[in-house]
Amino acid sequence: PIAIRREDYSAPAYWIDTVELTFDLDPAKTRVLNRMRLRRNPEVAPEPLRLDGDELNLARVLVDGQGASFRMEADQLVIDSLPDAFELEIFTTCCPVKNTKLMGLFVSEDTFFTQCEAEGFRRITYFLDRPDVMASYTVTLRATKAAYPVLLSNGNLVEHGDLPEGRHFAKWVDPFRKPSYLFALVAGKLVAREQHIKARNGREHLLQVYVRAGDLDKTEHAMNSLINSVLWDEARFGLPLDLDRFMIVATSDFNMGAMENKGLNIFNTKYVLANQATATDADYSNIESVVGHEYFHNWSGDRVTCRDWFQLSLKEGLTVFRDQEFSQDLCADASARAVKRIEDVRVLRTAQFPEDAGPMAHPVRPDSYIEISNFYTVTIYEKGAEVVRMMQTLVGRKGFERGITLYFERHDGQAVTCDDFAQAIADANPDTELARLLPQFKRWYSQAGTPRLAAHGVYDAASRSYTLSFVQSCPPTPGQATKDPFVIPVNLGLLGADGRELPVQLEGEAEGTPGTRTLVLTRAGEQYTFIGLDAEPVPSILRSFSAPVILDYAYSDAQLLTLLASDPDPFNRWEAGQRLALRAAIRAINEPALAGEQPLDEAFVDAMRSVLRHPQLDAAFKELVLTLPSETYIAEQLDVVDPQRVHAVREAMRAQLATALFADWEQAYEQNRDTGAYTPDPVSSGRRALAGIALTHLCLAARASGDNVWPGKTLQRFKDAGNMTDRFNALSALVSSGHALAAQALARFHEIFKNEALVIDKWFSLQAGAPDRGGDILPLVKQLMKHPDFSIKNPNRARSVIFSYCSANPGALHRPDAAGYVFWSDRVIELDAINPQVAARLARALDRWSKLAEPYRSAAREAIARVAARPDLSKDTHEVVTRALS
Ligand code: B3K
Ligand code: ZN
Repeated sequence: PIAIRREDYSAPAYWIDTVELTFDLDPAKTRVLNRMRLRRNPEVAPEPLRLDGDELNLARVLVDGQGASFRMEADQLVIDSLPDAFELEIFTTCCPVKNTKLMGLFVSEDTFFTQCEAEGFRRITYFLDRPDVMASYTVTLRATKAAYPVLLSNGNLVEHGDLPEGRHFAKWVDPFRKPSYLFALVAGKLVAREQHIKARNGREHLLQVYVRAGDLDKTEHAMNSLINSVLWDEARFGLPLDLDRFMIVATSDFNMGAMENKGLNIFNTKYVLANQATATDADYSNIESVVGHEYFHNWSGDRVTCRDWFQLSLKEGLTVFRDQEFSQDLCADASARAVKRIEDVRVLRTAQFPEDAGPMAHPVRPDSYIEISNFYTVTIYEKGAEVVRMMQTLVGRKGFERGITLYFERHDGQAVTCDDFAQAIADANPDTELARLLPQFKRWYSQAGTPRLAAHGVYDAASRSYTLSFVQSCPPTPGQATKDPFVIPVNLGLLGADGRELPVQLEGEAEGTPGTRTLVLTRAGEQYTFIGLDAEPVPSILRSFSAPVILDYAYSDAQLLTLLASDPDPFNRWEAGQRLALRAAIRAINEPALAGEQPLDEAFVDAMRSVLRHPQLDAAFKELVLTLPSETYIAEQLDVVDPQRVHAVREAMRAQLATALFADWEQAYEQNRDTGAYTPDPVSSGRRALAGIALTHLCLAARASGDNVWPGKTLQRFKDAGNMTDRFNALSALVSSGHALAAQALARFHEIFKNEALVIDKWFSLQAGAPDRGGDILPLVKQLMKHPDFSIKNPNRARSVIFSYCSANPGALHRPDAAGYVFWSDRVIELDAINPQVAARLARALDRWSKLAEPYRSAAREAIARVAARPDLSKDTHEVVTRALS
């Protein structure tokens, strides 16, 4: 496989102006007639026309109605000597029912779906399958009416009717030009929830959510999320819905979360279907984000798209930022907004920071790839969103909105680059740090790796001043040995030892006001002196996580306890607790003598008790503070990782919190157990989350004491629960404490929900992700794979068992006997033959193998080498494992 390089970009030799597609849909043999109008691009030197194709059967090629001579070069159809403008007709067939890759046209539960991003359209017809070729599409779908009563494609339905022999047709015209990756069709037996809405600008729209007949009662939340999305984008950024009809369709066989095809978003059922009996609060909140995300792509992605796939974060980073802002703006108060911010940062730090430190590290705008599907990463998405967020911090919220307006005015209908985006935000804000520092700021796009920011504070009593010094650095990443300094916005506040916020007054300033101010770091080393301070302050650095960096500051325990008790910035208040917990974990991991029962000191336990009993703090915030850093996050702080030890120490910490805070957990549970009639709002879901974590600790404490009272109550709660959140939290408390009652609860859960695929996914995933006790999880996982409900071909099901074990259960995967790695390599190889995208995702589970202690390190390497040695590997998996070994 060859690498594609960003610097090799050149404009296409031809443009495609119009595309007329006619499909005769048949699962075994679908015929596709593709009639296009093309013209030579006068701006590039003449070249043959090279159309991309993949697994197509070619029947006929006509140029201006005449049989044309063409040749095949690898997967490309090449035509020499063409006029400057011409009509090209291509007839092909394909076999959707055998399409297990779920790219291109495939069948899921007797319904046709497509997935074209990034390079799936070439599996439907020969095309210039690149995002800078934008065309107008007219699509005619023909199929048996009884089997495929609903026929959908992008845009507006302009004609439909019956055909002979029980067939019918529908003709769709998309009023907007688009790249091929945004094409979609759906055909099958579906029903829709419909809603007519009037936008703020008075325009009327039809919104539809299509699902299978039995699922209509689970579409209300997705529809409400869609309505909120339409209203929000218009209110916050002045971006209206530009279509008469906007459709969402759900499928249970999907490689990722959802896809933003113009006017016809296709979703994984996981991000559409919800009712209180089957979906948890987390599901409701994910649905809101993903529905928002795909809708917001209608502007950031569809109206303005990417010039080439290296610019992927142009649409993904921006759209994640937009969906994060949307979810925050829907919150009723600042505390709920902060909870959302903490959750987003937790994802960034547990998933993206390791990526940035591992063999797959790449810049937000990568320089090369072998398989673009491998670059739909947390770096492109989540770090990309942080880069956009820093721009907002540097120009202010209003300034950022001006920048967005300019960006869409300038580039509507175009395929552009990350540079174009940053330039528009800067140009709309000429008198800001962003505009002044733009070339340096853009290093966030070009340099990979997570910067480290070391801070050091010195108080001088004589001058009542406090000097904070910062030194930034960034470790080498593949292909980038050295890095230049980044622009780092640092939100800072100062607290007194009593926790009061102090005025922040820089040397040379007449006065200071208490609160947060933003320092903009640009050099490798930098110093700030604050004056008017009667005593040494406690610095609250990087409030709200104002930059995606690792902050090193040698806080004393006392300072962290002050921040945890009083920082008005909820992010740093939470962060102080995480730092204390991390410190205790690392101490226990490094000192064998401490690895035993009680890793936490009394001050930490008391601080957790104060949070748990705090009269003002929200339940959702308490739950975040009381959740210890994950094993993955703890492991990232270590140079050499013994995953068994990390697991043992974290479990010991949980057990200690369970026992030491027993009465406090009881109180928290009793106060929050009843949340009344179910609504998934932040306040009541926060209370359910706190009741859930309380129950888990009460069951863990029971495990230590041998008492059966709380496990019994938990089983009862499991049986009586009025919603899935409470029911699943109770089940999970029994499973994660390893209590004997877990078995009957699991059996009952399966019995109740055996016809609810998404709930059965939870049932599998809970078991495969449970804490390992003496190596019991791997045999269980193998057992689960033999369950009649298991199928490796369904991505959600494969993820619920195989990924829950390999990617989310380090204490169970990393076994001294290497059996976990052998299992992993077998599954990567098995999946690679079915679905390379899913296989390549799984392949990433051992990304961090080189940090492992022996014997894990050698055994993991051997397993990766075993996969890499396979001769018939997909490009996807090949790229991941060879990078892991290099
Ligand atoms: N743009 C799609 C992701 C497509 C992934 C292709 N392998 C979903 C999203 O980010 O909204
Ligand atoms: Zn997206």
